[in-house]
Amino acid sequence: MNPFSVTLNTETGELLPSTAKVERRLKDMESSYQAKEEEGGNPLIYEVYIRETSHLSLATTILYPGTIGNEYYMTKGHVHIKEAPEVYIGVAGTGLVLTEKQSGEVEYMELKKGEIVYVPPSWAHRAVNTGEEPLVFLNVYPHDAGHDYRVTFSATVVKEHGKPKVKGG
Ligand code: S6P
Ligand code: ZN
Repeated sequence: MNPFSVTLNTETGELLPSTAKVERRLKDMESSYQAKEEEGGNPLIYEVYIRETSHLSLATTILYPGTIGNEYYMTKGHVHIKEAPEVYIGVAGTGLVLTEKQSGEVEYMELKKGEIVYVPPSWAHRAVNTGEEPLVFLNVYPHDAGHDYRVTFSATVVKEHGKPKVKGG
């Protein structure tokens, strides 16, 4: 393939031109939250713009602000099927990257503009928006990493007295 460039809109998180776009609403990830579905609501939790290549994939996620019960909006989260690492580059908003090994080890790191988080292979990862604005970040990962969504996270991020608190793990 030839070199190319894409444009990241640092305000909206759009990555164009992209090769795929994913939208996840509450009903696509109800089991991720402890609280049951809110009555009549199926809010948009996040959108992902993906630029696939045959080597590295580039993807931006726009994770909206909000809570389900007392848990902040978060991505579904997964572990890569292959021994593939991943980089998170914070673009806008504030939040956390929660990482967890299936042996139960938990680490979490702040994510905001200018923060870069490195996730080694075998660590499950998810992002959590603890702010009032959309959390926008760019991920770079091997195109054939594969995504296993059957992971369970023992740590959760809740809003307590108006502030984020990581529980469990
Ligand atoms: C892909 C990378 C991200 C996520 C995105 C949505 O390896 O980790 O681009 O796909 O943040 O999260 P999820 O857990 O729904 O794929
Ligand atoms: Zn990943």
